[in-house]
Order: sequence, then structure tokens, then C-alpha cells
Amino acid sequence: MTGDRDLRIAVLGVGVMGADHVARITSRISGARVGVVNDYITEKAEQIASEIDGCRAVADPLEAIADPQVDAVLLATPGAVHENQLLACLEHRKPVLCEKPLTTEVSTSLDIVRQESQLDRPLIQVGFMRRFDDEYMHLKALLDGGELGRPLLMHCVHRNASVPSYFDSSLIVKDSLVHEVDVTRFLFDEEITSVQILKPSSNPAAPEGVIDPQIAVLRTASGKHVDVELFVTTGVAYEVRTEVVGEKGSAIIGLDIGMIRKSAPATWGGQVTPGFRERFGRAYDTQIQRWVDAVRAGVNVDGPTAWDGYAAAAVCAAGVESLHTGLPVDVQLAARP
Ligand code: ISE
Repeated sequence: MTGDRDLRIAVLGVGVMGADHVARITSRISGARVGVVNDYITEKAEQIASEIDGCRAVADPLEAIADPQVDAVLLATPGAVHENQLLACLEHRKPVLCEKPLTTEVSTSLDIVRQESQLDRPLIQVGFMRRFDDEYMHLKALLDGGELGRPLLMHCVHRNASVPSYFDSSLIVKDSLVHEVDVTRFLFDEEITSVQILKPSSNPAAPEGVIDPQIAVLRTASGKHVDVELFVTTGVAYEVRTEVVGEKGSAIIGLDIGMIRKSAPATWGGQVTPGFRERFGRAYDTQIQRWVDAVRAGVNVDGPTAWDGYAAAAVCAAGVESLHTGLPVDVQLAARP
């Protein structure tokens, strides 16, 4: 707990997402400030630090975590280094908001869950930001209120105009589908038991060897069906739609219905959100504000937990296996500590 003073956050990794978080904490979040930034490109961290009052660049991420002037950590580093950095946060008892993935392997994610469960209170929150989006929260409230009856099906669309050049077929599962995996577990409050990835003909514009689009078919413990169209090289814009079909009706979110304009010659239409930072900008703000408030209140977590990060990793591992075999693959989930 920080009492009346601002929470001093170390942001590790100031690439696109990390720099975005630094800007939001500095300008829109109350009760917190960025005290330390770190990046493997040290000049980038130094540049960002020089623009913020009272902020320092620290070259070693583990030193930044251990720093007594740091109350909490925001991890926006590449997934491959999360394991070490999360272990350091646990060792130094620093609350941490970790961008997905929790870690890159299911076994190391489970290890993190187990290590955290030895402590007297949780420290890790995972950055599945869709849970903080107004439309998803509305849909969740509708389902919990029972107005649609028991949900039976969910149809999702997840399209990106483009993705970074290092994206391969399995990253479409682990980096993109992972959001629908978390949304399914969040909306339905149950585990996913099997995953199958179908491979329609690939988009000629996708890089050589990358399977895009993909169709993921998820089945939940109670038998609900979820299908997800993943298409990350559309060249169009960002489209994330989710439709739940229940016994008494259906509900859809993500239609991008802002202003509809008519213009000559005989054109009708509006705008599609360009990318995930614009589409989920307010959700990121809400996520970070609620995390800051939870850490200042001493509860540390108000959102997806390390277990949610582990469960998502386990589902995605089954998805990657199905990508290779084409068959449905059962999800292997350890007992929850
Ligand atoms: C990216 O990492 C995200 O998290 C976006 O929300 C998602 O749409 C995109 O496919 C991912 O690569």
C-alpha cells in the first residue's frame, strides 16, 4: 500500500504497447506515476525518461524490479523474458501487470502460478484488456443477468489489417486467438476443453508459409461451441466482433457503428477502427486505473489472474498442436493450486 502518495511504477519494455502505457499513466491515470523505464534499446528508455518529470531509465530490468523506489511493475517486454521478470517480481514482492503471454511455455506458466500461490496474497495480473472494454462488460452483464437464457454458441471474428513480419501461423493462435480464449473463459465462466484449427485456403497476400485465415473451433466443459475467424492480413482495418447465441436470443458487439455518412456519388458508410490501440484504448485505461487502485488498496489484482494466463497458454498450446495435425486436441489443465 502506498498511502496517499502516488504508486511508483516501473514500465519494462517501451515498444509500442509499453510506450502507450507510459503515456496513459502519465496523462490519464490517477494515483500513479512512471518512476522507472527500461528497454533493451537503452536510448529509447532514456529518451522516454527524459520527457517525464522524476522518471529514470534503468538499464537492467531485474535491477529496475528490485529498486526500492519502485512499488509496482508493468511488464510490456517480449514474452520470452517474462518468466525471469515475473519470478523477480515475486521475489521482491512487487505487484505486476503483465502483458500477455504470462510466459511462452505452459510448464513455466504453471510454475509461476504455483510460486505465486505460496505467497500470502496474489501479485500478478495479466493484461487481457478486453475484460475492461465497455461492450464486453455489457455482454457479460447481459449473460450473467440471464436475459439470453443459457448461452449455447459464440461466433467471433478477429481481423487485423496486418501483423509484424515475424508473425507465423502459431503466433496467430498464441498472440491473436488468445484474446478469444480469454473472452470465452470470461464470458462463460468455464474452461475450454478442446481446440481444433481449420485451415481454409490462404490469403495470397499472407507471407509465404503463413496459414491465414484460420478458423478455431473451441468446445467448453459444458459443451458450448465457439468458432473464431482469425484473419490477420486483411489489409483493411481492425475488426473484432463477438456474437453470443443463447436459448432466448442473441447479442452482438463490435459492429463499429459510429457515424454513418452518405456522400456523392451514391456512397454510404462510416469508419472502421484502424487498430487495437484505438479500439481498446479506453479498455486499457480502465484496466490500468483499476490495477493501480487495487495495488494502492493492497489487494494487487483486479482482473485476470496468473491462473487465467496459464489457462490461456494451455488452450493455445492445444491450438498449436491442432494447427499441425488438423484434428481436435484436448486441453490439458493442471489442478488449480
Ligand atoms: C496483438 O498482440 C494484440 O494483442 C491485438 O489485440 C490482436 O488483435 C493482434 O492480433 C495481436 O497480434
